[in-house]
Amino acid sequence: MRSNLLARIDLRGDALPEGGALRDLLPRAEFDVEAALEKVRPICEDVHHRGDAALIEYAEKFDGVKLDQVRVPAAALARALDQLDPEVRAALEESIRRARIVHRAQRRSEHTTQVVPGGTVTEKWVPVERVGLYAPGGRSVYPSSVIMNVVPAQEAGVESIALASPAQKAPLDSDWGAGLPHPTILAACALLGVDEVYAAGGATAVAMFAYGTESCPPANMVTGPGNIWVAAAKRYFTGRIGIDAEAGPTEIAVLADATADPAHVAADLISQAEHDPLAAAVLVTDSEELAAAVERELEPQVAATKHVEDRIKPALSGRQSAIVLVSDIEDGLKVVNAYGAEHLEIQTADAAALAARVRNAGAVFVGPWAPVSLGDYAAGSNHVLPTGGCACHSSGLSVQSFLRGIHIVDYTRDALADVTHHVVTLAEAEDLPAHGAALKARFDWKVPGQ
Ligand code: HSO
Ligand code: ZN
Repeated sequence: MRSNLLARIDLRGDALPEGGALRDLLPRAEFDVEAALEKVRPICEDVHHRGDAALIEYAEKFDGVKLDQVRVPAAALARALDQLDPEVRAALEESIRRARIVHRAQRRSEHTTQVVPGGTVTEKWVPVERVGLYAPGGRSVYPSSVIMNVVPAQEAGVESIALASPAQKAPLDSDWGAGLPHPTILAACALLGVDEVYAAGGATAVAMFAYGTESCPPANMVTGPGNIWVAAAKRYFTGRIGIDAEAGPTEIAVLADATADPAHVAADLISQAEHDPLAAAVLVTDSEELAAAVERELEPQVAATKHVEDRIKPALSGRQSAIVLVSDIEDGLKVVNAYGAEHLEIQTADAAALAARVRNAGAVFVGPWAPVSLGDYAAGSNHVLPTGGCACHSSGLSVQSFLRGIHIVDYTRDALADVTHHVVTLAEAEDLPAHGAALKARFDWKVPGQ
């Protein structure tokens, strides 16, 4: 019996279309950031003009919490770490340790290139001075995302790191007062050595970092996942501050052949569907048998898990999810490259060889022992990855995201003299004679032939 969870898209038969035409045949969630932007603009401007008072008012309106202050006191961070379940603490520490190994290796060193004798260009990497990180606090309380944002910023050498997360409404236990972000988020901050934390949510948190308020100095860059309001606020401030990406709903694509284990494929599809009703789960396969076996696996596995009705069923049956049938794995590779998934698993006989040919994906998970959940928590890789097809032009969060490359140009008199005629010629060709004159002024120099 066919599952009614995942629709099928059959691309067998005719030759596959190329590029954009192929992409149009593939499923994708609708995520209209532009519409959200209209609602977010006045909120951001209100935070601009009224600072902390606006943040406190919005916390009451959106999160239902009365805040005494926006900045989280140091004692609350210490208490959150104290109360953290030792098993969760050990798992977070291992996740941090692995992420550090990978991100430390991403550091770049300064490099000087001699262009001509006496002429060098040095590329120097300078960390962004102050970064504001956002950690959601509603449906998605993810201390793992705190790690994935903080570790690359720290390894890049960012000196000032602040984090914002919405205040929680009711006391979560007898000892934890309202008005503070989730204790596990605070504990993760404490483990990472981040002591500047604010209770602010969604677009208001992004505005707080972009403009600064009485209690929070402005930041040069804002990163971190969030809902559509966070994405809209990031778009609003693009150009004024740096952002990582407008994260959309999570996506998993699995490229699998008949050798894949259908129980594992189904489990992995469900794992990302668990995030959000708009999450995308896409299986691309050349095996009708595997497709049918995965469909059979889905029903009981979905029934046995937790967030069935509110997230998993709508995610799997939404227009963004499907089983895509292809004639062979070569076509499957074209499909996944056109799709550009946030996460791509390759579960085929020759997984490593195929993975080497993937051009568009946020991260690639090779073979049966590298499920996406491993990458979400403890592979060492980063889980802040491009969604919505942005993997075709962007990368996930890394040390590089927090660095700026600055060229340092150093030429001697002779090296400059040597190239002056070319500069003057190009300046004349662009009708910018003063550009050429800036060089000529340094020498008793005439344009040859004049
Ligand atoms: N898969 C999510 C990240 C995450 N998973 C956080 C669990 N916690 C987006 O890459
Ligand atoms: Zn996840």
